[in-house]
Parts: sequence; C-alpha cells; structure tokens
Amino acid sequence: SNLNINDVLGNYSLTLIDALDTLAVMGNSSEFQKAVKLVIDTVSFDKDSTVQVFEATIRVLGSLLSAHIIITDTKQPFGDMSIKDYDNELLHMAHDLAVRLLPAFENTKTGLPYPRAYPRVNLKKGVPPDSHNETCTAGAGSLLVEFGILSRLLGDSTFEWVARRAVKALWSLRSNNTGLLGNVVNIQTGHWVGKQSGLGAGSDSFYEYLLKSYILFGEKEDLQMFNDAYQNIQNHLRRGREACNEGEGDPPLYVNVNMYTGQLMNTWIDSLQAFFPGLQVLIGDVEDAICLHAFYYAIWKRYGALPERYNWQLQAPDVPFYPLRPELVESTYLLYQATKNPFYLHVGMDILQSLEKYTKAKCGYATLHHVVEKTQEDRMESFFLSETCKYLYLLFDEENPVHKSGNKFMFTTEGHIVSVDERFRNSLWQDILPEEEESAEKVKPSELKAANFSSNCNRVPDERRYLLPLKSNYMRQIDRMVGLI
Ligand code: DMJ
Repeated sequence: SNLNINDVLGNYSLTLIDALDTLAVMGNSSEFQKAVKLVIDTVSFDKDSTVQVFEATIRVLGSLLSAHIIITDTKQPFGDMSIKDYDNELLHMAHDLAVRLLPAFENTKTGLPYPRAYPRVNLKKGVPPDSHNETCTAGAGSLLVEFGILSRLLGDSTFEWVARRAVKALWSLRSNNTGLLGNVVNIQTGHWVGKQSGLGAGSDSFYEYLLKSYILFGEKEDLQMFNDAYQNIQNHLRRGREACNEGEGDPPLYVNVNMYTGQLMNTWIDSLQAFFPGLQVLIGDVEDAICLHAFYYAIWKRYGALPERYNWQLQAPDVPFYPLRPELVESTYLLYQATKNPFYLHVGMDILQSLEKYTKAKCGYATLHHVVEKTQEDRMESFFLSETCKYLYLLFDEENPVHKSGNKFMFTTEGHIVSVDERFRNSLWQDILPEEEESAEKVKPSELKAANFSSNCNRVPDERRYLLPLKSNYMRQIDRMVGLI
C-alpha cells in the first residue's frame, strides 16, 4: 500500500536492471554477462504493476538501452561485454516497456503525459481510471533522451515524438514575464498548480535533458531552449555576489522563486539541486559551478550526508532524510574532470568515508532516516548502484576507459552511460514528418567538441589547479553560513 515505494519498485527487478552498466564501467564482464542473462531470462513487463512514467523511463528503459548499446558496440572499450547468442533482447524489452508507457501520452489535452506521482500507468492496463491530472515538470519533460535513443535505434519516430511534444508543451507554458517554469502543471488545462521555480525536485532533470538531448541528438532547438532557460535561471534564481571567486557579498546560491514574479518562495534548497554544478560544467560555466558545489559540500561536512531539504536561513535541515542520493558525487566527479584539482578527490574521499561510516548495513547501504541522528531505514534506492557508486568509482579510476575515449560518453540523468555517436544523429523519419516537426539544424559530435573549447567554456586557469578551487576566505564564509564554524 505504500505508493511512494511501490510505484518506483515496479515489481520488475529494478535494482538488478538499474545496475547493469555500472558493472560494465567497472570492467566486471562476468558479472555484467550474468546480470544481463538474468534480466533476459527472468524480467517481464507484462504485469499488473502500476509505475511512475518518469522513474520507469530513467531507471529501467535507460539502463536497458545503455546495456544494449554496450553489448552491440563492437568498439566499446570496457572489455568483453558480449552476450552469447544475443538477439537484441534488451532492445526488445526496452521497446515493450516503452509501448506500455505510451498510454500516459494519450488523452491529454496539452500533450503532457500522465505523470510521475499521480496518476501512474499500469503496465498491463494503461492509465488507471482514478488518475489525477497533475505532473511535475521534470517528470513530464525529461523523457527525451531515453525515448529519443529508442526511436533512433528502432527507426520509429513515435517515442521521440511524444517526448518532444511534452518538452515543447512545457516550454510554451513558461511565464511571459520571467521566462520561468513552475514545478507542477495540470496536463489537461496547462495551468500551473505549483508555481515554484527552482532547480531541485520536480524541475531538475528538465533542464538537464534540454542540454543532454542537444549533446546526443544535435538538434539546435534543444540548445536554444537550454540557453534561454539558463539565462532566466541566472536572472531570477541566482542570489549572492556576481562572481564566485571575486568581490563582495554572499556566496552564490540558487533559490526557489515564484515563476511569475521571481520573488522568493521559501528559504530551503534541496539535495537534488546539487546536480546543477555538474550541468554547469557541461555548459562550460565551471567557475560558478565551483561555488554552488562548495556550498553543498559544506552541508555534507556538517552532517556526513545531505538532508533532503536544508534551510539556509535557519541553518538546519527542513527534511532530514538522505536516501543515498548521487547528486553531490556526480558534480564532484564532473568538476574533477573539468579542473583536475585534487581538492575534488578529497571531497570524494570524504563522501566515501561518511557513506561507509553511517550508511553501511549488513546487506547493503541504507537510507539515512535522519542525518543528525544517523538512524537508518531498510531501503537502498537503485540509483545508489547506478549513480552514486558509479560516479565515486569513476572519480578515483583515472585510467577508466570512459576517460580515455575523448568525450565519447554522456551520462543520462540516472547515470547510464551512452555513447555520443553519429548514429543518434540520424532520424530515419525526417522525410516523413511534417515541416514543423523537423529540426532544420543539426550539429555533428565533432562540432560539439569544437564548441566546448571556444568562448563558452570558462576554464579554470592552470596555475589555480593545485590551490583550493575557491579562495579560502570564501570557503570559510560558506562554512560559517552552514554553521560549521
Ligand atoms: C535519480 O533517479 C535521478 O538522478 C533523477 O534525475 C533524480 N533523482 C534521482 C537520484 O537522486
């Protein structure tokens, strides 16, 4: 009866599936092959199970696609990940699951799918009759990477089309005044039910997937949307001094505001928002990423974990649990890749040690029920293996093939690895779509690389590589703000 748990678990071996490509990244071919076979032999989506569209997409669909790509890519660098007599079973499973999720996109007046929380989609019976009509922005608007890959692998536009329609529907609902989006919307009326605009829960991966869709598919309209969104975020959500590492004032922080007025709505930030510095690294805003990351790291140092919500005014957790989330590790890893500053290795070590100390349990790693009391819950989210462990492993594994391949890989929002490959630039259905559905302009992966090294990339100077990434007075200022000193 616990919807929060069951809608995610789905009764389809979630953790086994979500962890597949982690085994490949760790170079463990025998366990990868064993796990893939188990999935093929034992998992079925033909069940009376009601799931959240977003969670099923990022955790299950994304992992199946990632493992399929690894198995079938003869040039992948992870060692022998071949599966004997493999007949595209994982791709067929991904297809089967996606077809079962499609009812979520039907009978909605805006094109926004039935959502993440209520209602859900029953894998066997479609959208339950008691369905509500509200979705969060991230749940409806971050399906494009997985659905787009599936479409392009199958040569069937359906999946990308519905996911793209949802992104465009959300985009068209942004405020005329601020350009911001809220966090909860009615899929029939298009009215914003949640007017909070922020970077954390309910919004996070919407922004992430605008950029990652562009990186993968090269559609310039995705980059255009991301750039506009990023600018609006800077204009309305960012508080504090202008430059991270210079000048006077509070450290930069991204707050939750009313989407129509830009006025502050509350004084908490959430643990999910810690992904944002990683996204800033991808767009080349490394300096600003350093500051926000430092703020979250200070909170981690205080509690040995990140509370789900931290109130920066009260200097205390508003919501005190920590379900082994990956976002801070993810940003730490990406910042290390961008700067090679050993500071981030220390951060990673610190995180690793607290995980060992406070969350390690008899049969795995446990959710912290309360970050102050360090009480544990009998729950290990599947993203602990697909993201938290993967990013930690990659942070320290300098020689990993992922790092030797010249930016060939991208991570989905669930940490699944996909190759940035020419074949995802081709949509075989281009000729059959009406004009407005076509994206006129595309870029090649090679052009992307060039853009990375041009003026949009604010690189950290080499001479600062071995110093603290942030001047020590600014570090102390942040430590004071979270009550560390
Ligand atoms: C993951 O499932 C994904 O990273 C998602 O985008 C947001 N939250 C969880 C982990 O915290």
